[in-house]
Amino acid sequence: PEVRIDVVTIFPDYLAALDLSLVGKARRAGLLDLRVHDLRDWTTDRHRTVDDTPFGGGAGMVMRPDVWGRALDDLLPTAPDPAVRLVVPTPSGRVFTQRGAEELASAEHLVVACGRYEGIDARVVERYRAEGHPVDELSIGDYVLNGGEVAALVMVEAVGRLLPGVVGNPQSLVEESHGAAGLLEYPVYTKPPSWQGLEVPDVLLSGHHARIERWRRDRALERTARRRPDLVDALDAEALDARDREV
Ligand code: 6GU
Repeated sequence: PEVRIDVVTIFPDYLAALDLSLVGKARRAGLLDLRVHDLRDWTTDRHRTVDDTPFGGGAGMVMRPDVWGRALDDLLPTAPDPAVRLVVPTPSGRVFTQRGAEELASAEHLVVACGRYEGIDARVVERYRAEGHPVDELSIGDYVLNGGEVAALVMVEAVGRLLPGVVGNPQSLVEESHGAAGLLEYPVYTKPPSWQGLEVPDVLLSGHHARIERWRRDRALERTARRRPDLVDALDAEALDARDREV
């Protein structure tokens, strides 16, 4: 079941990176139908205008609802479909998380509307929501970017790697950071065992599977408690065993 993602932007070249790596591979494998569109294709004036000054005054420019309306009317189904979601990257959105990526990966079709300037006229989201289309206004974190393009790259990569058949080893999906355990990843090492006087922890060379698992769990807990106490607070009561509580 191929997933379709349409990205609409005034900077289509920004999305060129999606030809590369894992997402590019998913596209070539026919698992992901990714199409990048230039918003200016839906303008009607000679200057291909997409923005105008904000009502009420203030700095910057706002993207026009009429141009976005024509674009989204072309890309979204006429009748709302719960499997087709409008995604609007914005620093004013809910924070995009691994759970959010999983949610988007379960859709059949995403239309990602990248705003620039001070944002898109608020009536655009209002209208598609009122019509019953699922709309997600999502931020990738608490900092400000110039537009939604980099956030769209982040979202497409986070979603793309979850599509069935994209990651070679399914274990690598369940074991990683922000996976089922809700913890950060433990530190990893490879050859050589000694490098510039720094040694790989002995336990990892021991071949003792149970001890290795316990060591990794302890390091993941320790790291999460130090770096992301908010993640420890959010763990389910059953997520920690008696041995975990000693760390
Ligand atoms: Cl989704 N857009 C912009 N412009 N800035 C952001 C963001 C999105 N997420 C964090 N900062």
